[in-house]
Amino acid sequence: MKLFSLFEHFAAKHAKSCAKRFNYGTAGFRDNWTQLDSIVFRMGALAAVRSLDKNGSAVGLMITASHNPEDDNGVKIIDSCGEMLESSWEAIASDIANSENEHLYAKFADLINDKELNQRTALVFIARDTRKSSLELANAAIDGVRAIGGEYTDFCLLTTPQLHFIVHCFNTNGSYGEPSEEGYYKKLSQAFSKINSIPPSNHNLVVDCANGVGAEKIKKLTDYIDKKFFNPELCNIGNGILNYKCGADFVKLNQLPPEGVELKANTRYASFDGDADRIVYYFLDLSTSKFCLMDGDKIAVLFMSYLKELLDKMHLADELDFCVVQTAYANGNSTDYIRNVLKVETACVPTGVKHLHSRAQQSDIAVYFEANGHGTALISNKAENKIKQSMDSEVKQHLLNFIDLINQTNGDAISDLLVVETILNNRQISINDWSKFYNDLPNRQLKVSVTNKNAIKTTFDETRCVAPDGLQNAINEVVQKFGTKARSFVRPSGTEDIVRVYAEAQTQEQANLLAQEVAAVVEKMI
Ligand code: G16
Repeated sequence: MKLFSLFEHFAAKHAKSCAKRFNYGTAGFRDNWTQLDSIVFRMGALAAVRSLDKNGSAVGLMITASHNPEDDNGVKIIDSCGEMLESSWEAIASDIANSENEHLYAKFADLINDKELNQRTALVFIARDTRKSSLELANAAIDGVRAIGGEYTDFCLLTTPQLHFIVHCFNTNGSYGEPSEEGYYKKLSQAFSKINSIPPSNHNLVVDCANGVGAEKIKKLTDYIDKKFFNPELCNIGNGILNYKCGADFVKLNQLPPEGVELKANTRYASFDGDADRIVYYFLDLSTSKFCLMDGDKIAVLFMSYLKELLDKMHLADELDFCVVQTAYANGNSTDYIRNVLKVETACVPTGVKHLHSRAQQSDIAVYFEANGHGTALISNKAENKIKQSMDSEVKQHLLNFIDLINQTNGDAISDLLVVETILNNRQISINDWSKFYNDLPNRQLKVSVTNKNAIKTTFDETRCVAPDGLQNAINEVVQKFGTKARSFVRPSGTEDIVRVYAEAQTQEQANLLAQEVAAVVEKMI
């Protein structure tokens, strides 16, 4: 029986032409954009099937390669709850992506028959970033949805977190916000305006938009907020190459400002990545005349310290459990500060925001951030109900507005920016004061190109290698030369064709040297 009359037509238009194997990785599929037409078509069809599996709820499909270079692109599916695709469907996605053309129809027919799904209509929300290749790939995704007989809404240009937000709002009948781009601006701007009753004493905020989609979106947001309260100067708004010598990944990895940005005194700087789901801050430290980075770990500490302070004031802190979720990339001193000063539990999970998000859901109040600036806070229903039932009306209202400022569906550079600005303003502290919460242990990250990055297998928390034989011992031998505070680990990237090396040590020179020596071990053994 023919399930979808147009399937074969669209499948032939987007037939697979390369033998390369693809894996649904840390953030979906990513590669050079020329490799992706058939993958994106297939993911459009799979997103439609996932929607059927969710009784016709909307499922999102985002075309982006986020922090990767302009010539790369990617696709990721946003599940009906607005979060990352459920892990059991990642294996299905990889299987579909790698199927031979002649088996594709049968694969989809089996999927639909097995799950008895052919009774309803699928709905897919599609959006894309500003890469040159994104429009063509979005059209391939639309063909995929049509091949299954599904319906779609094309939201055109959005940040990745905006699409997460819209999917969540739509499937919760608007209780979280209006399911539209405008609904996103309204929710964030109203919360920001309510919570910031006095204009900031220091207006000087510069936002590097990585030449990505965040530029247009933050400009739109500023139209909703009184300029006395929020009026950032924007740079890298599309006049240069996406993520090239600018953006959150460049700033974090190189520990430098974006090219062409001359740091000035008394100014806060923030960098987004290409699809505005990551943010890092930085400034010129006048005491050392040096660039000072406020990465995801510092942002997590700021978020958690503020949430804990407000809940303490409401006498609710003892009734709730708190957690900061990190990865192996978290600076050792941030973990010590969270445990010993904030007195909050920490958890370490594998790289990939989906792992952090799902661990965060197990706590009443959780903040999760990757050191690269990808993160947010989650407030459980239990915690929110306790806050709503509490008597303290002033702090209570402040906290409820604060919660509305957080995009709880995914890490979101725009929402995170508003949260950081709000905390600094409400506490009347400068970025310099914030930087003194703790000092980072000097660290260095390197990328190593190898022929087969997947030869490296790690433990769950990614701090040790279990394959190939001998690699971990060789790394241990290098690390032990650099003293007790030193550590280093390596793992294959899920988004780029490289191995990542991380090193931390007592001084910057030692961290640099340790990273180089471990990179040399990887080059030799892989
Ligand atoms: C993506 C993921 C992040 C992850 C990053 C790097 O970020 O969403 O969770 O940290 O890739 O992953 P890897 O080290 O495996 O390459 P983005 O901003 O590119 O979507």
